[in-house]
Amino acid sequence: MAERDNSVCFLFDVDGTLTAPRQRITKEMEDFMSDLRKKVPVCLVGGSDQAKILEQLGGEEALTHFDYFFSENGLVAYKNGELLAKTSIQKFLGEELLQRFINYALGYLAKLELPVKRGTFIEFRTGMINVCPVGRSCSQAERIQFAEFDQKNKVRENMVAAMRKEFADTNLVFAIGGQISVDVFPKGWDKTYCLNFIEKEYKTIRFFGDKTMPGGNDHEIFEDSRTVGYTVTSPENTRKQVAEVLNSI
Ligand code: M1P
Repeated sequence: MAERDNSVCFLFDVDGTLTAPRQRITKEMEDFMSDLRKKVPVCLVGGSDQAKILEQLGGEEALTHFDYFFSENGLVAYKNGELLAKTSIQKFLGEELLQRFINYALGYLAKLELPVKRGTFIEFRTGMINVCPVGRSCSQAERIQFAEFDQKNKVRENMVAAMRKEFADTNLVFAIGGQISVDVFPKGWDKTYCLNFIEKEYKTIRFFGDKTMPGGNDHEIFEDSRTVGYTVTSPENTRKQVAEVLNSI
């Protein structure tokens, strides 16, 4: 068997790229990734927190299935299953700005009329704040219902526009990553953050993501000069594009 090429790394987004949004990885994808890792280093960068990504990838052991495992855009970083770094938004922003933002977000959400509202509207994570109009404790059916309602009524788009205006004097950034929420973090803490850990190690970083359009949470890393970016449309499409790339190098 040919030797693994350690000069290039294949870096993957999670939702819409390795799995369907917030769903478990399929056996087919698991096998595909494990075969790929015999050929090249394989890394992952998700916007979600570690617990959610591990739930989707089948548990704690998944940390060892990747050369680098980045959750929250790389604010929590693992290398070969070992914790490498953790950066806190709390320390970086300070309590005053945090409360100003949280109070504004709660006020904005309180005025929204939606098909349903559930619980956990603001999730405070290690490296970001996640704001969710329907509430993160919604069921899968309610998630789909909100996603459809949002497409028609631009709930998140309008919320992001209002937040950008209100916090124009700060370095906060607002990104629509998944189906039902918005990620909020300091400028530069998008997915390009994870490149700091790997840019010197690999000559080429091939990034695969679905939300590569402006405003999507894969956009900055897709456009970054340190990566070669690929826009995928589903996990099946990811496998197809990866196979094509492997054949061409
Ligand atoms: O796809 C990444 C996003 O996944 C979740 O989004 P949602 O619940 O809105 O579908 C969130 O964890 C979000 O932070 C993350 O960017």
